[in-house]
Amino acid sequence: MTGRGAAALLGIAVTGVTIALAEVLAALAGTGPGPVEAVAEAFIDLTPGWLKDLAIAWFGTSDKVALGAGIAVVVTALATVAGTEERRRRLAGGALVAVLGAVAALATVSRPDGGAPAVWPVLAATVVGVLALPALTPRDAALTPRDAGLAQRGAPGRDGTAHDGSTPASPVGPAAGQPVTRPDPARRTLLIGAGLLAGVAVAAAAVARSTARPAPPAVALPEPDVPAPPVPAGAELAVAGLTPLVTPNDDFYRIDTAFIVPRVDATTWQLRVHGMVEEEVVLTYEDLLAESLTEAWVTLCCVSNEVGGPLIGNAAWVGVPVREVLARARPTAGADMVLSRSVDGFSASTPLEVLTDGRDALLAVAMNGEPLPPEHGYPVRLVVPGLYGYVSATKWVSELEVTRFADQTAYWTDRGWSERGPVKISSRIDVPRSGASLATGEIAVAGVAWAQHTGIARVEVRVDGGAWEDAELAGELDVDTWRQWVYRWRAGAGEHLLEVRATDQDGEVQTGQTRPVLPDGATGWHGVRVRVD
Ligand SMILES: Nc1nc2c(c(=O)[nH]1)N[C@H]1C(S)=C(S)[C@@H](COP(=O)(O)O)O[C@H]1N2
Ligand SMILES: [Mo]
Repeated sequence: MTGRGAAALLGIAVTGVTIALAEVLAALAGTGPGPVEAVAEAFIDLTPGWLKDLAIAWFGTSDKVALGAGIAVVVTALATVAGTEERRRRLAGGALVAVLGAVAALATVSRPDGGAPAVWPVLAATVVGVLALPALTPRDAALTPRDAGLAQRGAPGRDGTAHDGSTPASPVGPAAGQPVTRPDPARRTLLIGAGLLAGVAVAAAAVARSTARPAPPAVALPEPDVPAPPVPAGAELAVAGLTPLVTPNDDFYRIDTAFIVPRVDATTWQLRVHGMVEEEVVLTYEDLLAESLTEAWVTLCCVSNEVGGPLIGNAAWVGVPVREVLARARPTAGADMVLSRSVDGFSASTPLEVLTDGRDALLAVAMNGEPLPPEHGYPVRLVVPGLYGYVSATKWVSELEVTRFADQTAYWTDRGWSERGPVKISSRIDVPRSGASLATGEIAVAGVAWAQHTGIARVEVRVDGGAWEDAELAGELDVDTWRQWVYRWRAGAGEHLLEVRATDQDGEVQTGQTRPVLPDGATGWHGVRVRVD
């Protein structure tokens, strides 16, 4: 291996060990997030809306894996530079490691679950890394007795000038053939190997932790006092490839800013209801479970869902109606918004009106008969029919502040998204898939349509821009959920474009005008192109 390659590897190794050490110290201390999580989440918070959209468009719900890989690539590149620079100039690489440590420290301090007490593991590990890199980098200054003779015969000094006045070394290191000091090669190889392993382990652990689907916690939940009505016969159509009416928890889309799923201890969890209220209310998980529990079918949808996109799912949620908790706190005159906050610093601004108008806005504890899965907000989350998740569906919720839109803003509204986020009427073709090759004859074109809290009244399909024709609607599960539909199409040979549009129970027809997801949800008709032979 060339001296430069070894220096690069040493940089990666020392950086890897430093990060691993910080992660281990943070895990042992339990004072907050590890540096990788803190940097990832700070990055997510600083990401502008358009980039978040791009990330979701490119990577879908694997955006966290992509971010982890991105961080690994950037850190590895910087570590390489640190190693090679240290070889050129004493402490240059160490300084770069210090900068990396400072960035991680800043990110840690800025995290809602971090702060000053969480920063010392990063600082301690950074000190080790900053000292280790120069110490392990071979140079004339650190001559072993065996090498001393060579150095005296004209190796470059650490400032690049030879002691005997001969040609200085190239700025990228001693030229080939020039004598270089080498600490015990075996020991160095061992160190580099160990460091690389540590780096790989850290990267693997970070990716595993960010993508793991932890098992739902084993808590026994009481039966809901008001169970959701059973799925009516006819609400679910038997068409192959059609999205199931109820989305299994494991298949439910996940969107949040958490790089690592927050682990919340239900036994110490509290919900604080405060702000413009007559009486502050604090509820524990036990308090909540002792309340009258309602179960409701609600289809949750992300504002970042593109026309025809997958960021939507339907579940039966069990929880305490938010209006009951608010009634106890008694909002004062002038309040028009509830700012919900989560343990991980996310927030959502929901109109007070929507939370108190009688709809099934829930402080949910269960999803499809199971305690909330950790990635969907365990122990408690908000679910509000009719609003996009970013203004309503706070997971790992810990606080409801009654306030005014004029006084406060929320996580995504601070990043250019609309203050209000009612779900837009929409529809999607699930089968046939775009690009499918089909045989002539009758083809079932089927999908889902939604207009949460208003309900779907009609779905129409058109072929090749022709007249709109009524699709057959499945039975309605609830006005708060999506509705399946099917159109039996007698297909002729050729290339065809199938499009769908829905009409809600107020008579509003889904617009064909194409709009992007920013700032308040995409519009336009979903179309698929197929070939029939
Ligand atoms: N704590 C927290 N809650 C959150 C978010 C978040 O980033 N953090 N994202 C919201 C958004 S944008 C959506 S669409 C829904 C998604 O909920 P799900 O992941 O259970 O599908 O959660 C909402 N609740
Ligand atoms: Mo969302």
